[in-house]
Amino acid sequence: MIKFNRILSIPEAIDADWDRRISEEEMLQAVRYWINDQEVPDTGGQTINDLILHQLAEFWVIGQPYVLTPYGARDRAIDFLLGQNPDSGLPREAIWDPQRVTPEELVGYETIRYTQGSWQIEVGYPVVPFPDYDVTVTNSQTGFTWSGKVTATGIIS
Ligand SMILES: [Ca+2]
Repeated sequence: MIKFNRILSIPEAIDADWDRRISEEEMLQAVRYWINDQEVPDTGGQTINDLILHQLAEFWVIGQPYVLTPYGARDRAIDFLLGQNPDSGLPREAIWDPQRVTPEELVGYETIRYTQGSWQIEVGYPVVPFPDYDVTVTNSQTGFTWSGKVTATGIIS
C-alpha cells in the first residue's frame, strides 16, 4: 500500500487498507484508540473524541466511500450523475483544472471550481472537520446543470 508522507486525517489513518470505507475491523481499532485515549498513528498526535467516533461509526454503518476532499466530492457527484444519465458525456477519468474561486471577503467557506472542456464543477464547503459539500455541475455547451449536496459520508442529497 502506498503511504503518503504527510499528516493524515483520522478517517484516513483508520482506513488501514485505503479503500475509503471503514470496515468492522477498522472500526474496532478506532474504538480501541478512543477507549485508551491514544494518539492515532500518522495523524500528528490527534486522538478520537466522541464526535469523531460517531462520525467514524457513520462511515462504517453507511459503508459508502467517505469523502474528505473537494475532489472526492466532485468525483462522487460525477459517479452519481453518470449513474443517472450515462450518456451525459461527463468525463470520469479526466484531468480537471482546479481554481480557488472563494470571494475575498468570505470567511469560513471555500469554493473550488474544476474545469474540463465545457464542463464546470463548483465545490463549496464550510471550513470545518468533515464538511458536507455543495456541488454544482454545469456544461456551458449543452446547458446541463445540476446542484446537490455530497455529505462527508458520500451520500448525495
Ligand atoms: Ca477500509
